[in-house]
Amino acid sequence: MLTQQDYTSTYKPTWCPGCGNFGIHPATKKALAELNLPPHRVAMTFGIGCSSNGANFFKLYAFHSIHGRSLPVAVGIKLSNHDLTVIADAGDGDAYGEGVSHFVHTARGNIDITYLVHDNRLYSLTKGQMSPTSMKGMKTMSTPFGSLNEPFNPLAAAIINGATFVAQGFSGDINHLSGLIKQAIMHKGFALINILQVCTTFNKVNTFQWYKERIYKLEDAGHDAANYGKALAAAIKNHDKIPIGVLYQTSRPSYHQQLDQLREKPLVKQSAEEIDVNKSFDSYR
Ligand SMILES: Cc1ncc(C[n+]2csc(CCOP(=O)(O)OP(=O)(O)O)c2C)c(N)n1
Repeated sequence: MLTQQDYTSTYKPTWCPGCGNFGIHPATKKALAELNLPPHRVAMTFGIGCSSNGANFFKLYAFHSIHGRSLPVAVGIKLSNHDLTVIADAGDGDAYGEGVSHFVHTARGNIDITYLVHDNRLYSLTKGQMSPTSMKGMKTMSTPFGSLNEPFNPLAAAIINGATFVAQGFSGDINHLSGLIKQAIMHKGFALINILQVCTTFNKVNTFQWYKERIYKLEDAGHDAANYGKALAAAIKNHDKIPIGVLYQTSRPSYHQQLDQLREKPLVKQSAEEIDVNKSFDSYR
């Protein structure tokens, strides 16, 4: 029986007291343990940010990449060894700002990765600037008179760009979030979980209480996650009442399943002699 401790490194987290990451990490480890996935069968990639410092606090294959690049590293790992469970982890600035093009194109490819986005609606490591998900009018370190931008809608963007599993979780509900992470890992294809996360130091608007007053569970509302139109409608109505749970799930072959070269075994298990490069060269002759 695996426990959360089996995925925990000896480094102590440096986050502020009350940080939502203290909910997201146990939820992730609980999901991995309940799925009985040994640490050496799991690879996690991270960008740069408070959340991405998580690379140090997990005991499994962890890659601390650069800002906005958690996903491309995860894609490389998945296509090299698709037998591994691959989880990309990023902050909202990382995922929807610097890394937004990777987000869209990985969803289109339906690459079999779970994407955990810690959405605290700010760039927190750099001390609280506006991020793509900051609400319009939000006063931040970089917008002292209020943000003029409409917030980015990650749930709708994922659905319309081809993600096959789209969910939203809350850092303050570890059991519910852990259940979503389990479903996302088991799903064969690109799975986004946008995780609403409190930032006790810089975000004094979207607090635990603020979320508690607005959040409702889609499963309690009889939501049909197989219905594209209803999923999109739930994703768009993400303001006064905020849904958590699975918004959308569908089935479509993942990227590596469509590649002839990877049909029999992962790339990492193929020897150079087995790969007939002459075949490809012939097509240029
Ligand atoms: C290309 C690039 N731009 C900007 C930075 C500076 N930077 C480092 S962390 C960070 C904010 C991270 O915010 P987010 O991804 O939301 O994660 P959080 O810290 O909120 O968990 C920024 C802007 C950087 N390292 N690289």
